[in-house]
Amino acid sequence: MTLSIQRIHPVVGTEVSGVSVGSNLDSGSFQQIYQAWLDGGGLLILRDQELSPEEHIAFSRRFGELDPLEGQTVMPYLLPGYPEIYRVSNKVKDGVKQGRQRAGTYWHSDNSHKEYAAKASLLHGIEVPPYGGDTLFAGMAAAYQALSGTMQRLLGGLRCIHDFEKAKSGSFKNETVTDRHLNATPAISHPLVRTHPETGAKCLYLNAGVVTHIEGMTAEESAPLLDFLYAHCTRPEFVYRHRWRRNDLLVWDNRCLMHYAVADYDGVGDRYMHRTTVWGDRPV
Ligand SMILES: O=C(O)CCC(=O)C(=O)O
Repeated sequence: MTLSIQRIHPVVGTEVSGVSVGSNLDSGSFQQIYQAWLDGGGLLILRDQELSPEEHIAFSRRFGELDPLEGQTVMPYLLPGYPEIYRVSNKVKDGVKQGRQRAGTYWHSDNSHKEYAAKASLLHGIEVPPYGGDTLFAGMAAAYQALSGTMQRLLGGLRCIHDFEKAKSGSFKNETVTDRHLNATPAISHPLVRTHPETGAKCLYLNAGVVTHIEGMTAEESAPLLDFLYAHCTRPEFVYRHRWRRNDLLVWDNRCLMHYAVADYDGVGDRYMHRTTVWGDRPV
């Protein structure tokens, strides 16, 4: 097999084939893949990855320490025996959900409600429907670059409040949001424009699921600016839409991307995925 690395989109996305990340990937190949991840806008699409949970976890650890998601609202969906793996699925077996249904159907960056928000997420498509169930990725560095200098300067001084409490009545309204989760992750302020710690790129940092307002403003005052920014970031020219194939492994960089899972496959087919989450730095 020959390692092949190809950009597939002007803003977000690099496809990698000819490599099995579950076997002993040598450090030279990993470095090439990692650099392509940073250079290619923060999304790797690794094709044909037949991975056991152990292999998925081991490969994920090459990106950094994992956040086991213990104690969080998604706890019922962790893979039994593997607290590092969160299952996303529409499957129900003997009345038991095999993963979180309709996860991530809004623009977000994983775990932005935490002080040390997620660096990367690695999602393995073990079963995918014949069509539908795509995942969209928005490039937040390109979106920032496209703003006027005046707007960039204005945003550079602002911070947003990320509060998981908001998810209770929104993105997590069908789940039991535990006090344990809320107490462990009180509302946190993060810069609206963050600097990517590895590429140095300035990126807008938003999450429609948990951002309640801009610090120092009321929710009403914040809304017009936030609405503008969500619409701006998700313009088609900044967005890559991934159509899944079985055994795709996607690695996305939460520091420079938002993503959105399209829940349009009810009755079309089974979708079953395993996700790991890599801890990140405190956004600055
Ligand atoms: O199911 C997907 O495509 C992505 C789900 C999601 O948003 C997430 O895991 O953060």
